[in-house]
Amino acid sequence: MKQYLDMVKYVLDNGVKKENRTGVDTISTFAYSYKVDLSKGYPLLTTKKMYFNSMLHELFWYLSGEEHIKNLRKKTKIWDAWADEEGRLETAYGRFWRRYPVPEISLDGEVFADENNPWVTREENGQLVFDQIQYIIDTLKEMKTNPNHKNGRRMIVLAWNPGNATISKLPPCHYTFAFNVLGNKLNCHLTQRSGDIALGIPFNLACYSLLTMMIAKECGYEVGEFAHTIIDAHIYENHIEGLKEQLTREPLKLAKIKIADKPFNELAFDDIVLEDYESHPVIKFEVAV
Ligand code: THF
Repeated sequence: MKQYLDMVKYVLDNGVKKENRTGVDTISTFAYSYKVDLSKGYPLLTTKKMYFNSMLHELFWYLSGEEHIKNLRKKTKIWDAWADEEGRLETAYGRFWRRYPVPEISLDGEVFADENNPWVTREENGQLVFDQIQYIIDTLKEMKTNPNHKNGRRMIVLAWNPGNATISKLPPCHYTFAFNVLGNKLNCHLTQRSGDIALGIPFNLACYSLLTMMIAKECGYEVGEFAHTIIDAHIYENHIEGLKEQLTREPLKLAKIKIADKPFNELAFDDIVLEDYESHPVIKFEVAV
């Protein structure tokens, strides 16, 4: 994928050296953006072998709403470093995607949780939570019959929570995304506060592109574009050599994704099939914790 290689080259050429909490320095740039047309194929990088299965487990973990990695860590180790021994992880994205804590009453003093709000439920501990993914799906379906629907430009999912961010070991990196409809095409824009270009970004790109494809299918849209803005877009110094090697490689034809004919909320790991994926060999990058 040319867009990814362009970003790597840009950060290698323009990155400013910066120290950070992990102890491995980065070269960083500010607010890098790119977009890809999902109708041209599934943007899983071909210039190195991608661990698609790890990414797919990660996506279904997000969608599960779990605030721990007890199940995820049996499938992939990619989140182990940030969880405690019991598997608790304050950063659990899905907890916010599907169970975002909301107040009892709105800022205007109206009761928030009532029968008119199907996305709010009360958890065992009394906390009210909001299912942001279901809200997006329901809104997108409603927009099919009413394109002027008032929520047409309000399809936002937020993983950032100030009450969590100050105490979490690792507050969400990709902390908000928005959907947008043009014609019959579904677009998605992801905003990321911090992006590890060698390791995380290829996963995030693959993950949100797939999520967009799944939601488009569920709601009857064609796939449009995936756009990504990375506020601190950086390369760890020990990744520079591997990325330079990657830049010498010619991108191959993009893979395809097959999604089983099932309702979105019933989709599971085996329902997503990666087809025609060919890649250059693995490049090993060490993850900074
Ligand atoms: N911290 C840092 N420094 N970089 C990140 O990319 C990152 N994440 C998540 C949280 N903190 C981060 C964790 N996501 C891999 C991939 C994604 C991760 C963490 C690690 C990884 O090691 N990938 C390897 C091997 C994958 C495998 O063995 O399955 C790879 O080659 O892709 C970004 O959200």
